Amino acid sequence: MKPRVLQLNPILIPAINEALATRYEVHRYYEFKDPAGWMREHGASIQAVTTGGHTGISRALLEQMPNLQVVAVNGVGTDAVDLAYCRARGLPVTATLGALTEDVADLAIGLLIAACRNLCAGDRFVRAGLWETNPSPGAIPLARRFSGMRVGIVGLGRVGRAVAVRAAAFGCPISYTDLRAMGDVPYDFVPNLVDLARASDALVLCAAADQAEGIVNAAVLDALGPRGFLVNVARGRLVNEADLTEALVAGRIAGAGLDVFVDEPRVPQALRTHEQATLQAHRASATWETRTAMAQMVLDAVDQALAGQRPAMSLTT
Ligand code: 8YV
Repeated sequence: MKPRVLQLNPILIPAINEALATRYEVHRYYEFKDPAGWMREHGASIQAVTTGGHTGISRALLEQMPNLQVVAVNGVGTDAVDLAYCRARGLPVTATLGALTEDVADLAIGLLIAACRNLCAGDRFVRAGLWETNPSPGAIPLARRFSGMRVGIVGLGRVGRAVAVRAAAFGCPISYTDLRAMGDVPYDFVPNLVDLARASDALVLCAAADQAEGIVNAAVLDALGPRGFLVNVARGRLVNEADLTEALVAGRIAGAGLDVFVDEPRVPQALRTHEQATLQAHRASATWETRTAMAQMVLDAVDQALAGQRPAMSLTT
């Protein structure tokens, strides 16, 4: 009998799904009609779980799988997994460390340029045929220059550093905040987030969200100010979304580029309709290249754990 693997989220790479299905009996939780009933009957037979970074797994579900040998997270953020509980249980939780750095940083810069240059508004204008009916150069308001903007990075981990390298290539002075100053970077460390926002034209959120809810609030947004842009490629709940919406609507910040939201896939109506908000559907790592590398790491983690080894990417064991 093949070991049983429970997939909580779809893996989008056919070759990896085929490899999983060849080696294991794969069950797709997201397709179950009666997930609670299925878990009661089969939970104890599951040996490996795969899940997404921001969706993670609840502790209640983990408790229904006493014979679980690995939680393989198809992502780098593990804030939606109770790591302390898994550690206490001796259960490896793996992440796809390093696999998505470049893509997430690329999207952060893409969102920043899109927000500063009103790319999506320009696209909508042309598509709607408005250029033809209103060819005046003033039909679209002038945008803002990205090159040379003062960029403040919140969280100088892998992604934050990759954003810094890219922004520096655009001539942007870089400063950052984190739990501590990093000795190995040439950027200015600003311990306080309000101070960082005040010293920045663009604030880019790259931090882990394990213990940092709502840190970007009205005070931070007001410090960023009416010429400031916010970009979030980390987790929605780093931001107080009501404060952000109010600040945008009132013109207290200039614009936002958001890949992540507090209650995905729900996005507040006021953000969806705001011209100065550039929105994505949590897709910063969603390229063939990165998702293939991530899925391979998930497969490796399952293989290693079910072969009785400690998975190389384990964060808890
Ligand atoms: C993914 C993520 O969208 O890595 C993370 O933590 O949030 C994203 O890369 C997600 O994990 C895909 O499953």
